[in-house]
Amino acid sequence: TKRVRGVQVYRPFVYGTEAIPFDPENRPKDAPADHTHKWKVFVRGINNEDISYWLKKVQFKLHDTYANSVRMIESPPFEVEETGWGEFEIAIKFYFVPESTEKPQQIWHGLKLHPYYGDVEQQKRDRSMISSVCYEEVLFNEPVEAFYDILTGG
Ligand code: SLL
Repeated sequence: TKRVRGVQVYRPFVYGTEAIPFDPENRPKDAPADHTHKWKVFVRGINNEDISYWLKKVQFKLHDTYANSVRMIESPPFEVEETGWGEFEIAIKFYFVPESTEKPQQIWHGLKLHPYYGDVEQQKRDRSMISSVCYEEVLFNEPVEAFYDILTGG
């Protein structure tokens, strides 16, 4: 487990949420009566590039109102699809491949269901998708040699 001294490797990714209000004439039959939206939270590579060579699994911690609020996604696509009625902060925990010997890293992301209008009537009429997506880079500082080889295809 020798580290490659003086080297930093960055890997980009995108993460975020997408939500869409139920079509009033066509609610999912299995959705609880108070749910209003279908949504998804995800972590993926830029242009859907495969990131599973460095990212082993992702844990999404949803609001406690959800049954089984801790969702571990062991392989791509790293995402959770749900329905609900309210916005909340999602804890997204990254587990790196074992060769990395890196500790998991956690970030937070707010689930967005509603557009940024002040006008509630306009909001009700607008049934388009709401997305809240961020770009980020993970920094591996002085990676161990085996992981450096994986990262750089060496
Ligand atoms: C709020 N602080 O009060 C937030 C909490 C919780 C959202 C939002 C459904 C969970 C379920 C759900 O949308 N929870 O009953 O399955 O706005």
